[in-house]
Amino acid sequence: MEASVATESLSKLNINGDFASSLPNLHKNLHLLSPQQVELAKMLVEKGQSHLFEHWPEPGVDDDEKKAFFDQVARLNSSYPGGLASYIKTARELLADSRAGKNPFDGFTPSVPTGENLSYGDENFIKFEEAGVKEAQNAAFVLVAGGLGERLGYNGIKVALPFETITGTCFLQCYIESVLALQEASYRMTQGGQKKEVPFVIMTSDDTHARIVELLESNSYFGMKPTQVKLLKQEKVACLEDNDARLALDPQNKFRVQTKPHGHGDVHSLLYSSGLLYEWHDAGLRWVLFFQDTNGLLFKAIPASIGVSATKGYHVNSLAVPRKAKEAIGGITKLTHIDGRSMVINVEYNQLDPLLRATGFPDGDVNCETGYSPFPGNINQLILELDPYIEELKKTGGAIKEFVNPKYKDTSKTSFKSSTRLECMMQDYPKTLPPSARVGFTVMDTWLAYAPVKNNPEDAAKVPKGNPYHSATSGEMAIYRANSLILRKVGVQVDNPVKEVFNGQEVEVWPRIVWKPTWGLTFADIRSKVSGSCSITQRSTMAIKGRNIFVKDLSLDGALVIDSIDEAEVKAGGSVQNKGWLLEKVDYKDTSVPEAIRIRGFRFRKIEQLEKQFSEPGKFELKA
Ligand code: UGB
Repeated sequence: MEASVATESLSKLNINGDFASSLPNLHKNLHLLSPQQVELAKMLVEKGQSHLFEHWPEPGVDDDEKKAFFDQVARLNSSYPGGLASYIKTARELLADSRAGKNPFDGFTPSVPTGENLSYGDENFIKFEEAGVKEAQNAAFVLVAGGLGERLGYNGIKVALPFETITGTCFLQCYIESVLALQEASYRMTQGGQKKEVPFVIMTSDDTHARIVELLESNSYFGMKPTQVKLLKQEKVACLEDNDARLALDPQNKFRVQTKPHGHGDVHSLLYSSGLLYEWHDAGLRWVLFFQDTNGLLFKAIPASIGVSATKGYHVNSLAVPRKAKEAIGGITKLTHIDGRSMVINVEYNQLDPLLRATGFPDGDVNCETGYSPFPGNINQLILELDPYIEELKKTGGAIKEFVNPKYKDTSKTSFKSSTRLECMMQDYPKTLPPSARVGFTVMDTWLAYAPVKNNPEDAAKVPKGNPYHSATSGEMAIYRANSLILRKVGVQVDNPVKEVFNGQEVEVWPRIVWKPTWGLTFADIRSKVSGSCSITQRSTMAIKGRNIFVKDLSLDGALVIDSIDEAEVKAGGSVQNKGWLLEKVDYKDTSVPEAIRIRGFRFRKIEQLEKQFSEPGKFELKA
């Protein structure tokens, strides 16, 4: 570094008049730094972060580490709107509020909002599904998959987990195939129009990025064009070690700031800064759909919910399900301020109970006479109308109101058990919207719309009776229940489930039925594929892997797998009876079984099945 720049830097840093004595370790090393790094050092010192340099050794020792420290600081600074100075300022304010026990909802009274309640398969539902499929080609899909899934404790990435183990299809494949099926169905419905490729964005993080890229590349993007998929990586944010928002050093490396995830709220600023929103606007898109990483039922609810957005003109539409009190999903709540303002917003599960208790509901978060919380449960699937979304982000840059959740050592609230950080949630987007914004929500049956895989077997087994497990066991069983119930709705006689315990969780075991999204995306699709008198026994397994498979007068007692190309039209019927596939229990502690299997507590033992493949175009009959 040139001497004059170093001298200038020194004088800039000499903010207390006695810099050399107050920050001797930084002072001695300044000549190692570039002018930009010196600016960052100055900012850190001004913002009360001198402790970061206290341990710095003499020049010549760990110089590369010192430079790398500033490379990291530069990244933290540029990836946060307003830079680190703004992060530290907000952190101080939020930490002071938290210490003072300030209620984030001060002045607001909660009440139960009204939204659209849908019932699967009725006239209204069919109408919304039709409208939704039509609109789907004007949508972009955004999967937030930057989370580590600490509650699940799975060693791989969550989107690589099979959402069902009959075919072993993973969540990411399920999502991509569903988007492609929706794109195709939308195009068919509005024939004559231009065939559009629906954009698919995945928000990743350092914890998931490389493994998501590998999963996509080693599976040829599950049939999607690679150019249709965009990955946006969120950066972590600096950890805070005390109420003064002093940045925490990484316990593993004292030349790094410790960092942690900032939360799924980052998706808005990333979308905005990527320029994608404008690209989509120019391409005539109208909707942006956000969804989470492990809900295998999701796409059964998507067509109808897009239909609700389009029909009702919602700028924001949150998908919701009936919520059990204290269930770990946020509650959709109407908040009315004493000054008259009101908003419909998610109140996170850890905040709902204290908010209710503080506002005249002494029992807090409890079920009402229906057996459910009166507040619909947020499943964090949001549909935003693109143009109003862009208008809002022009003002905010996509910054979402943050919160801090320090775990204090004691009631004096002067020190933390471990470092904390600012976080933000994507569903807090409506918090900054003007009162004129049309914010609504759509409630669907849980069995149809929501079966996340979030809890490890041990924690799931401890969930209070009657509350959902949200585990790999319940997630997979929910797919079979939903498919069984859907087939019942179109007239198939499906046997009742039996109850069984896997990994300490009692679940309903329905016939194990799966199909590809191209076979049955909507109620109307499925109704058109099934006819006559069909029945399926409880011990049965069925996989339908082909668009044009028509099930007529089928009686299934065993296992049936049909696989066909789009150009093959297959009529499947008759009586299929064989020894089938047995569900065999496995213990999650049995490490001889792959982790992705043992966390569900069961696996299939394939004894006997009827398996048919149709790989040539034409009309075929499968008559057992
Ligand atoms: N995620 C990211 O992409 N980046 C991050 O930094 C963090 C997460 P969790 P949780 O539907 O059941 C949410 O951790 O705590 C992704 C809602 O806030 O599973 O269960 C991550 O990969 C809550 O209101 O969230 O809570 C995953 O895809 C309720 O709706 C997603 O964000 C609840 O989910 C969610 O991360 C629910």
